[in-house]
Amino acid sequence: VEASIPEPQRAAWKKFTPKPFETAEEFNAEAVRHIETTLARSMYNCDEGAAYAGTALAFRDRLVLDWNKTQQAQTFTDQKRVYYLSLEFLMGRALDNAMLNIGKKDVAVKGLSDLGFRMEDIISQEHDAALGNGGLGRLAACFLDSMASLNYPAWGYGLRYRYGIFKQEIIDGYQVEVPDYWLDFNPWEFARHDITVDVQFYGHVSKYQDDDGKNVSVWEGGEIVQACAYDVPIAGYGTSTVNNLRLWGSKAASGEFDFQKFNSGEYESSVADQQRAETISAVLYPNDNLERGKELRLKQQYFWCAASLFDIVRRFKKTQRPWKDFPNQVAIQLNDTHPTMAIPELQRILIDQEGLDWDEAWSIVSKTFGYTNHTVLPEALEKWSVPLFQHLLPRHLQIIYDINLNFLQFVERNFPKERDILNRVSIIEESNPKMVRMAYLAVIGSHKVNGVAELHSDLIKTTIFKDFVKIYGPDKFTNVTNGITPRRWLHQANPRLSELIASKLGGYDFLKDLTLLHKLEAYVDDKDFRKEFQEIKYANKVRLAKYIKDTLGVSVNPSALFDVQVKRIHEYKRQQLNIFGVIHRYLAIKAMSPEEKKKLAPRVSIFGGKAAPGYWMAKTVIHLVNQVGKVVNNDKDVGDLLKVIYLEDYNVSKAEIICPASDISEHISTAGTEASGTSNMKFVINGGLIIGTCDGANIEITREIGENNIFLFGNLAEDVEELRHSHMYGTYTLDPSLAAVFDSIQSGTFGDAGSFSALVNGIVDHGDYYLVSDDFASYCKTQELIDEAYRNQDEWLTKAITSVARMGFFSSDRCIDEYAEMIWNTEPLVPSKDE
Ligand code: GFP
Ligand code: GFP
Repeated sequence: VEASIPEPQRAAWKKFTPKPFETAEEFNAEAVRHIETTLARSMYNCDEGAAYAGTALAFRDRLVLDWNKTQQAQTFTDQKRVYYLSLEFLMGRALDNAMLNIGKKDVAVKGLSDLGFRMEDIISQEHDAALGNGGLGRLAACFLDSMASLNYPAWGYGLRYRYGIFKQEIIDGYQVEVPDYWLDFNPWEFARHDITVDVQFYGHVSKYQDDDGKNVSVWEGGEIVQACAYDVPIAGYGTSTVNNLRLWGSKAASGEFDFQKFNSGEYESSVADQQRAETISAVLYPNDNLERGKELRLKQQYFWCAASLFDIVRRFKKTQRPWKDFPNQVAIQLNDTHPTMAIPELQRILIDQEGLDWDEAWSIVSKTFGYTNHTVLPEALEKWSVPLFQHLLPRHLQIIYDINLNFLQFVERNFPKERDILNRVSIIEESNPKMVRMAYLAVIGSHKVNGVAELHSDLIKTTIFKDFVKIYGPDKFTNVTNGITPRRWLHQANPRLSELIASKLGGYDFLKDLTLLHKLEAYVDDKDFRKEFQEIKYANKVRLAKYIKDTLGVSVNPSALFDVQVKRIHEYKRQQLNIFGVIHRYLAIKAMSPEEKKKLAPRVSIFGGKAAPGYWMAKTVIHLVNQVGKVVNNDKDVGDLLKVIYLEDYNVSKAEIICPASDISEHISTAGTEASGTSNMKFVINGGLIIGTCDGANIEITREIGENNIFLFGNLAEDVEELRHSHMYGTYTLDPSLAAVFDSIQSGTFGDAGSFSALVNGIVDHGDYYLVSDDFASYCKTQELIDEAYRNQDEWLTKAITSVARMGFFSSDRCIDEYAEMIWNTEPLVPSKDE
């Protein structure tokens, strides 16, 4: 390959290849050059924002050099690549991560201090890249980190939402959504104006005969929107591999501006096409696990799948390999059903554009995709109406019908006596209007389907995909328990703890092999280690207390028990159970004698998370938490014993402050509803204990850390159906302490009772679908056990340290190796030293 460039040019090029900075001085030379020339600022107007920009650009330059080398190596070796398609990538901030992975943070700290800046202040200037809702999006970000760190040739593909999801403001106790202008300054992306894809919508399908007399379908007419690539380099830790995250932005294919219209006085409509096209990548639909049939969302999904598939196919075609090699060269992972359109799209490309016959094409398609399911909530499984499909993507609808026909014929051959099964497994739901069941299409078009924790992977096989297990056999279904990247969630979030661990384990190898943490068990009884571990927790609580004071003006006692629940607000995650528990505690405190009060450990209940804008019940929960906070935090009888905090606009960078500061975190979903949960892992690895139900990854966490080190409560998944039944048929009585909580709400203790009546009635009169009442007594009892356990600080500490030592399993590196082996069949490409 090198030979393609003549010698003198090669020599010139090599001579001028930029040299990455090594020392503090060289770093400063780069940073100052960027501040002065790229930003056009000077010493006299360089604020922290500009210093951040200079630092980020200096690190970006380093990243890009490795990014180029990695991409070239991946192209030249031409081994199998993984493409991770996700509508969400919740990346958070990039600078600290880049510094860690490149390994030059110390140099930059020194350099910045010479220029008069503190690293913490510089890091906090960065705007979070919040292209996601919650766990699913953050999982995708952890996976990118692991894939790069393990040297897998892997790309992410997503959408570049101009306004992110939304920024949450709490005004008078209510959530208010405002746009998130995260792109105001973003040094971490490269606009690839040369990489664009035309994506078609609407139109109609015509049939023709080609020269060989073969019938061909041609999708004609409609409208074209252009996808433009924006590349985000993803550096691995402890390696020079830098992978790529390609995000698509939308633009009008006709150009930005219609001069003819402008000249004839139609000023506004001259930019209308552009605005309409740009809407496609304007915002991420907040997920409330309720699929609303929004045309724009289907448009987004297809736009992103079509652009990504075009790019992947183009890259494959450059190798000039035969089509049958495609699945050996390309693995595409579907992160939930959102990218399912990629399946009919690849089939369409192969048959309509590349001229393969149906079976040959389908054999390629169905070997290429893997599908990860993240929820069993039936209302969350995506469906799109057939008429909408017909209108927006007429050719794809035909293809889906053909996929379905072939599939149903196959089922019929294998299960000739079972007529019902055809109806049940059909991709098309015979409703009015008919619906396309995306999850079924994803199962049928993929060679592996995985759940994200053991219980969840079992549940998908016995509930939503039961028939498919019968049809395909159990081997098509597998489990990969979620994980988190220890680089961000231990080292970056909790540098002192990471340092303490490194001092005992002889270095930072555990950040690459988290199972090494088990060696910490040897220090469980080590006095000095314990002392330091405890001091670190305290310091992290002081840091959070300061943040609370600065943002909300509320003083909290850092010695109090910090009880945290931060995640999307959803009824199944049961923040309502938590706040009802808080009210129960408040009522109990009000009734306590001074002696009793002395015995109680002070508590700070901390909530955070966004509610989908249209999810009224979730918003009511936010409002209730804030109202309770207002009353409790100002009640002199209560003082320090209880504080209730709602942290506004929860995101990744806030999670990095919150996770290390918790004593207890809450993972209290109705059993069987939380597929995995990943913040449970983040809290435990930072030395916090958890209160949780037997759900998702809580079960495997318990298995790893031991049941003495976790506070489990509540009904089991297997009991849920019967309990729900008992609510419906009135054979059930409301828990009395919950009734007391409701009385206090209804008597107006926390403001206008009417605002909370739907929340209360949902439990009292409307079946209590999430079984709050059934678990309430057990929840409160367990909270008392926690109070008691916290009084014995020594034992608490033993539990916390033991748990950290046993969390080695939950690294996303372990997940990625499992995906690579069981699903993708890919090997790492380790960068050669001399490069
Ligand atoms: C091309 C080149 C690579 C180069 C990348 C960067 O790859 O050497 O690093 O572009 O965009 F071949 P494809 O995107 O065409 O695979
Ligand atoms: C979803 C599921 C979680 C799971 C993540 C990642 O996340 O149980 O841990 O995906 O697999 F619900 P949320 O968007 O609900 O946080």
